[in-house]
Amino acid sequence: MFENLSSRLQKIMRDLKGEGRVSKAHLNASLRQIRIALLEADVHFGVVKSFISGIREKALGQEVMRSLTPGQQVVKIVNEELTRLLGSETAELTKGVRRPTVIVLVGLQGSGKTTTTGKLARWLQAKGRRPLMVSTDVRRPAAIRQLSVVGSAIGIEVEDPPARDPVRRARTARKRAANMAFDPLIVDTAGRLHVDDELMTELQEIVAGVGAHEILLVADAMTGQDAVRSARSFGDRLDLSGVVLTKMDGDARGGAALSIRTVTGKPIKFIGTGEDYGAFETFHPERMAGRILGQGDVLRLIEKAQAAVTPQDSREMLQKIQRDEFTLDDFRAQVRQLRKLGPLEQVLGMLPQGGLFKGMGKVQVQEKQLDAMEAIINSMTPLERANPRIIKGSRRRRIARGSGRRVSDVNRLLKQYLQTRTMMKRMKRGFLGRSMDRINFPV
Ligand SMILES: Nc1nc2c(ncn2[C@@H]2O[C@H](COP(=O)(O)OP(=O)(O)OP(=O)(O)O)[C@@H](O)[C@H]2O)c(=O)[nH]1
Ligand SMILES: [Mg+2]
Repeated sequence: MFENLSSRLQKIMRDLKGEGRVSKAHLNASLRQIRIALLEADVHFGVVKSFISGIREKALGQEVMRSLTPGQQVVKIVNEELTRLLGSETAELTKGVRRPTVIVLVGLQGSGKTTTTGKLARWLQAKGRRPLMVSTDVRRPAAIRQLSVVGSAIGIEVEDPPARDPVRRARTARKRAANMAFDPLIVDTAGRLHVDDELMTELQEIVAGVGAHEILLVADAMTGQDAVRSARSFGDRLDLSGVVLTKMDGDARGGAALSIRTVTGKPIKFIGTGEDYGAFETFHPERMAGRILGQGDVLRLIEKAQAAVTPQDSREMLQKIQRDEFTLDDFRAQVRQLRKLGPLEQVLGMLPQGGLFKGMGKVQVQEKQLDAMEAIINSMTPLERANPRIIKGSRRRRIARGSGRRVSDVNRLLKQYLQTRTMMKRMKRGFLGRSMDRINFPV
């Protein structure tokens, strides 16, 4: 995410931290570099200006420069200011007093409203809710069907009333939700290439007619300042309660994410990180700042791992690590789990750079390699998987033949297995015993 911005900021921070003393000239030079990096990431110029002056003021004001670790203090300030820019607190969804809570998604054409309707419904269902979805997009003939396809893909009910009027469709769905105990109701709306009066009037009527509790603007992060401008125009006509930034997995430079809160005053509540319905996350400003500054988002990784792994699995794995009984069978199970976490590049991007995970962000693990790893382990006998030590020359040749790989591939796999084992032992010593919120990774 925001690779270019992220690597530039990380370099600036590294330089600062490396300095025993930070001169005023060095601070100014660093701030200048930060300013350029932000502007090139398409962050709104006014936002950049106040961001930089905020950092300068704090860095000069708190006796920071005369402290023992001025570089680190400045890095901390940058982190805090970045978090503030992104919204400080995690913004929750509003809950209606009477059921169902009604959530209306609005946004420009192609920003991801229909996909996000499905993602949000799935996310809420996983939290134990019973969502119902309805499309009010009567303009495009295929739009209503598109939402039904989404509904059957994720197994969530879609209301499709016969009415062709957007407001009536939304109201009918609301009645059905109230009668059948669905909650919340998520309303998908039509998009336009540009904000126009007709659309705004239609959206205002839907919002008022259905009694929306939450109006979320869906904006495409890849469109940078255009997304911010459209957010402003939507905000002029509708009482937006928050923003969903989609396509954060693409080559979005960061401009939208870093500007939208300040410019519109609306919090980012969720982000979309892929076309898959599971590629959807609550937006946590602090964690996002950490990701951008290369401190990783270990909490998100743990969340993803918890969703993919049953508590029993992880308990067993922990016991195995503790007893040092991590076998090749377990290694294979891990390889399989790794896939469930999503594209590897994203997974590795969440790890903090440096420290314990030094170099791991750069490891280019490809999905094909995972296939090869599984094939090789599958060619081993149960005895070999349980006792990797017995896998010597002739066994290695047989396993290579059986899996259609080279002996060097088998050697590499065994080496990876041993490295994983060593790393797990290190992790066990390092932090597994501590409570999660006290994990402090070296930056
Ligand atoms: N990579 C990526 N693609 C996304 C994301 N969200 C949506 N898309 C894609 O964006 C395209 C448009 O998504 P839709 O959900 O149809 O957009 P919409 O806002 O409903 O479009 P209209 O109904 O035409 O206004 C689709 O190809 C989606 O798969 C995301 O977070 N990441
Ligand atoms: Mg749509």
